[in-house]
Amino acid sequence: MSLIIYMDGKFVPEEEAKISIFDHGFLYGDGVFEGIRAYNNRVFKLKEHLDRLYDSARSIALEINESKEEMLEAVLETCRKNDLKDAYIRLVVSRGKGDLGLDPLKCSRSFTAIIASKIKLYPPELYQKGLTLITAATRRTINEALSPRIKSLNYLNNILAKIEANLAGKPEAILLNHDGYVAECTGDNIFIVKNGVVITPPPYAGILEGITRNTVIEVAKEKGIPVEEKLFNRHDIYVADECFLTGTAAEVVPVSQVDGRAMGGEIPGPITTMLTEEFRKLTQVDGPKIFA
Ligand code: PXG
Repeated sequence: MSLIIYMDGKFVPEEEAKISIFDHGFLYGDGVFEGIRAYNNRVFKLKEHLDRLYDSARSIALEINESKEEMLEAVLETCRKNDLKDAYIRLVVSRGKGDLGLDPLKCSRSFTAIIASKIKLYPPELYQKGLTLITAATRRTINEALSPRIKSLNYLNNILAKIEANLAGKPEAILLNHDGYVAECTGDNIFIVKNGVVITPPPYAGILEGITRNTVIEVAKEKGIPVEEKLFNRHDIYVADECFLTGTAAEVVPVSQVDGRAMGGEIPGPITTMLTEEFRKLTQVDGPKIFA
């Protein structure tokens, strides 16, 4: 069945959801986006996703036409138009139509699109067996070149690391930052657990500050588990008790092996299991309702 897409203020069938060949999102990856999920008639952490979207846009001097309130309503309405109570939502704002040159001054108006579709769930075995990872040779983009805190349409850095994972026959890759510290995976944040402490790289390590990451940190703290946002390297992962990834699509997913070294203990480990369960409980009750 054809989806109904939000395109610059209008709802159109997916066959008519077309953008200009001169759109700078297409020509240069010049834009920002969000990947959001709806669970049980509510859009999970929608406010946090919109805050991050507008922050990303400000950082690249991109003006979004919709106000945050209008955008929130547009996201909910896109779900309603597609009769979705559980969904994967992609919100994209590009610099808009310009000319073939890269000058953003030629783009007079940005362009917003919202896609809401059924979510393709990961196989349940993944949450039992865990992921096997490699460390990519590709380093995460340095802050001073393009901040990884901007969720921009330029994902080549992440895609190059994903290609390395594919070539190695692994589902995911860890990117180190320019200084050799662990940053994140291609589309997920990374955590380790050592001696009962949950540890994840700080935003200045060169990561996207994931909404799932921040939620998991809050949940762990509420449960009385100490959380440290600090730099660590590959050795710390190899000797960790548990390792897991977080992201909107994957939620909380255990890691079983990194660079051929097996994680110690059971997969998933006890803290990973607890955080997964608590996170899933929150997804059922957080966020604005789609249908009244
Ligand atoms: N790091 C990066 C680089 C990301 O792109 C996350 C962490 C996790 O953030 P959230 O807010 O989702 O907890 C992301 C977001 C995909 C896909 O299809 C994943 C993301 C973006 C686009 C596509 O796997 N992840």
